[in-house]
Amino acid sequence: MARLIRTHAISTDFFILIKVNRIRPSGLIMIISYVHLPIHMRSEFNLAMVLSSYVEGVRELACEILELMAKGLGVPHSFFSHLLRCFDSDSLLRLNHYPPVTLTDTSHSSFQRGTIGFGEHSDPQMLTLLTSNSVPGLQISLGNGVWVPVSPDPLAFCVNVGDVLQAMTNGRFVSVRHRAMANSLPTRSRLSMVFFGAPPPQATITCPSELLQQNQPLYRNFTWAEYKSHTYAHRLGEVRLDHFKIV
Ligand SMILES: O=C(O)CCC(=O)C(=O)O
Repeated sequence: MARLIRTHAISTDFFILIKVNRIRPSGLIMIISYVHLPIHMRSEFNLAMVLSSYVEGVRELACEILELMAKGLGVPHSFFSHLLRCFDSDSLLRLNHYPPVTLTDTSHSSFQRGTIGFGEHSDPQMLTLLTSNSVPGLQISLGNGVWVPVSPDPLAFCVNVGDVLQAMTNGRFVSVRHRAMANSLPTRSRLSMVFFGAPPPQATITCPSELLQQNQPLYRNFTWAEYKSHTYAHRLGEVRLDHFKIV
C-alpha cells in the first residue's frame, strides 16, 4: 500500500449528495452511490464532465503506477497498464457513504452493532486508488488478526494491489486485505471514492514470461470475466484467488 499526494483530489469541505448510476458509451461502468461536490460548483457543475475527468485522471495515475511496477519487475513497460487503457476496460468508480452510527446498539452482528462498515476483503481488480474525506475508517490487514488504520487524508490516495495483479505478477505483489470500520463520529459522514482499475472482460490474465524463468506459475490463466463471475458467486471475505491456484 502506497500513498501519493495529488493536488486534483475533489475537495470535500462542503458538499451535496446525489445518487446516480451511469454507464458511459465507452463501456466503462461507473456505479455512483453518492457524489459530493463543493457547494460553489452547484450552479455550474456538469456531473458527467466532473466524473469523467476525475476517472481519466485517476486512471492515468493508475497506469503510471503499473508502469513503474513493470519497470521494477523487468517486464515490458505496458504489460499491465495497457489493460486499463483499453477502450473496454472494466474499470469502476465507487463512492461509499458511511453515515455516523452510535455504538450503543446491542444487536449481535458486528455490522448491526456498528463496528464494521465494509467487511474484510481484497479487491478482485488490478489496482485500486482510494481517497476519502478526513473521517477515519479504512484499515489494512497484516494477517494474524492485526489491523492497521490508514490515516484519512483527502489529498492522498491509498493504492492497493488487487487479486488480478497478484496473479499477473505470480505472487510478487500481494493483494491487500482491508476493511472499513463504521463511522463513530457523531456528526460527520465518512465518504470514500474508490477507482478500481480492471482489464477488459475477455482479457486473459497471465503472468509474463520474465517472471517465470526461475519460478513455476502459481495460477492458471483465466479471463477477467471468469474471475469476476467467480468473485460474485463467493462471499466477500473469501480468498477468491485460491480457486485459480495450480496445485
Ligand atoms: O471505504 C473504504 O475505505 C473502503 C471501501 C472498499 O474497500 C471498497 O469499496 O471496496
